[in-house]
Amino acid sequence: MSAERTFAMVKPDGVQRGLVGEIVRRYEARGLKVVGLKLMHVPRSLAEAHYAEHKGKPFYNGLVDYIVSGPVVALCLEGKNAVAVVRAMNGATKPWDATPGTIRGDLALDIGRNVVHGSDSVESAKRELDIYFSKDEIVDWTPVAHKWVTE
Ligand code: D4T
Repeated sequence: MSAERTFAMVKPDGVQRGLVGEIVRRYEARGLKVVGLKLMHVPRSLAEAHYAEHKGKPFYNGLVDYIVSGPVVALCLEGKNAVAVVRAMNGATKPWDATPGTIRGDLALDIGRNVVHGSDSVESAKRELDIYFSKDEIVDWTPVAHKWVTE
């Protein structure tokens, strides 16, 4: 399979807790290539677009309030099976179900403070990357170690 791109986010609690470096370090160490990265306040309209599928659910308002509550770090990560790899690294949505060794399993306790987001499919990744990044914010480059990560 060729390289895939996914959207990941260090949510406001991750930024406030000083976990940006720890989380980005894990993605990089796995071999994922950072091709987009920015610190930003998510406008409410963007948060609503991101979580449109959850509109009407009991947790929707709290979820949107949480995402706009402070700066986040938006990431575009590239690599073989990037969508599935990032989901697995993030761990279960409910941190109490997350396996130790995953980001949530090591760094989170509560569902409304689950530290990270990762797209759940290639289609969602495309949609989310389109709403969070403009074309000129995505950088094509080849790490010198590329051939030592991907055969
Ligand atoms: P995100 O999108 O934050 O990476 O979460 P997931 O992809 O792992 O999970 P999701 O789309 O099912 O949920 C989105 C977001 O909603 C919050 N949530 C979810 C919540 O507060 N209560 C709930 O019961 C559910 C299902 C947490 C993540």
